[in-house]
Amino acid sequence: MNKVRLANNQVRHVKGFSLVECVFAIIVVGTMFAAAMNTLGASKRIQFRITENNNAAWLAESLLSEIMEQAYIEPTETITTFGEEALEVGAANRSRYDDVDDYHKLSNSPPVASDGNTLEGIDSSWKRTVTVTWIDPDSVPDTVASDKGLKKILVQVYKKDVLVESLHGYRQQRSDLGR
Ligand SMILES: [Ca+2]
Ligand SMILES: [Ca+2]
Repeated sequence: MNKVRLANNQVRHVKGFSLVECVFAIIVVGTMFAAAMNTLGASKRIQFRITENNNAAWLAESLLSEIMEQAYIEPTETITTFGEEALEVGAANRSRYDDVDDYHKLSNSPPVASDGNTLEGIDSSWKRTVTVTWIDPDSVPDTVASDKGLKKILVQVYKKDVLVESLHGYRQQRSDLGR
């Protein structure tokens, strides 16, 4: 309630906001606005983290699935190698890869599709690597120095050089029978 002095020197109380009330209202509104902005910021950070986690999982799962589809050992070339065979060395992309150990030591930043095309939403802050090792089928997951019919494929995904996803699978030689 504010006071107004009239021409006849009478004082009348009129409805309205005093300066103190206005300042108080501004403080209240400002505090509420800041709280709302903080909530919005936290929500966006959570959403961003969920998207990043989904991207990491998808990058790992899609490549492991691609590798598990390949033959256990080189199916066509007569000289086989633990790694890329002659026709695959220096290839611009993974389209010639035909056995699981062709992927050994693969490291892509940004990760790309098997034909070399870029992946939507995946930039150079991402990196995807593969390690293939021989495993002792009688003592999984112990590694061995020579092939005993079991390989472990490890796919790791990094975001800004920090490991964010690690996924592995085992490929047996006998599952190639008939292929
Ligand atoms: Ca090959
Ligand atoms: Ca090979």
